[in-house]
Amino acid sequence: MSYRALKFALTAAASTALVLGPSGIARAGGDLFICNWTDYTAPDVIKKFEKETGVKVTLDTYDSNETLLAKLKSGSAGYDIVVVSSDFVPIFAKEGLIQKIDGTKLPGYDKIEARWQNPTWDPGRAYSVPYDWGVTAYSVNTKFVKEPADSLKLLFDPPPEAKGKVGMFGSPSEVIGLAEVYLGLPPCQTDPANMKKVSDLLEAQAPAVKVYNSDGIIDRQGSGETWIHQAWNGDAARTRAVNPDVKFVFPKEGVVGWMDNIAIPTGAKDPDNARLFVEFMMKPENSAMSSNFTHYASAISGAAADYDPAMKDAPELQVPPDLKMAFTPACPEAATKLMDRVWTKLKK
Ligand code: N2P
Repeated sequence: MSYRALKFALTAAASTALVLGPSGIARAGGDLFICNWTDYTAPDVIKKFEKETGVKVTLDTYDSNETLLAKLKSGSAGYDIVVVSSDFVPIFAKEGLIQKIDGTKLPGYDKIEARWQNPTWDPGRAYSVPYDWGVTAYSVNTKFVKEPADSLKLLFDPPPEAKGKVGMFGSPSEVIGLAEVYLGLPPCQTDPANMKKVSDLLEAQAPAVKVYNSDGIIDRQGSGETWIHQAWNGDAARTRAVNPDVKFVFPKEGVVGWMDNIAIPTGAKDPDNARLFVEFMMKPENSAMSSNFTHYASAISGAAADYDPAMKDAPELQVPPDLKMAFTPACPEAATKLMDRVWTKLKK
């Protein structure tokens, strides 16, 4: 029996059992500190992991890749697991904030769907494994907004009656990334003239915007506090469950595609428990359980068989095959600097 299997068996049988770690140190299940996006961690997944391993999980949250980057850069975060979007994995890796996990050698590697095994943002899955994936556009409350919702124009140039009823994410990369799609510009602009177009668009939209906040969207859109909101498709599916008037729009200009990826920070206190969690999440049944909560698509083969009907049939998950869906690359520093300038001006 391998160390891992032994640890699973022993801790499942008695959560107080002492188990020999790889370094030969006797210990019980120990802890795992996870930092994940807000409202993105399925409670039943955590319960199952704790039960199987005897590890106690503590959860912290963040609202954007920029926030997580700042947390890890501050050096004091102490997390064992983080979930990083595809366009930020190369940035976290380059900054030395996440450690190599050599994904191809993980027992679940062959369970990753072939198209996600060797992604551009993490060749050979050196640093990360999939959490789930989705797309970014917007949702609209069809009870209040009668205009046809087929374009990003409704979000970025909303009708006068929607003034003060528009919500945008709180993250520069995601707001500007979607504005670039609307303007037909490639992502990660370094051309100042093009960034001026982005800035002008966002400044003109600003009087209609009630809030720039990536958290609480299900509440705001579900309650009618906002009518049009930048949205990820999974959160939009969950919003529809609360309020059937809310519809996710696949705009004709296209959507931003992304994958969120599980990674282990360089300063992880318990990298062994972190690996246990990584391997746990690569099992189809556990990934499906997570997707049934988040409403984002699993990247693990076989997981879809365990989707709830609400997940299987969600229209928000049926990305039209001919829709432009661009996965944003990691932006070079020059582009990030320009983005920050546009963002700072917007938030003044
Ligand atoms: C859910 C967070 C979704 C993460 N609140 C999108 N990358």
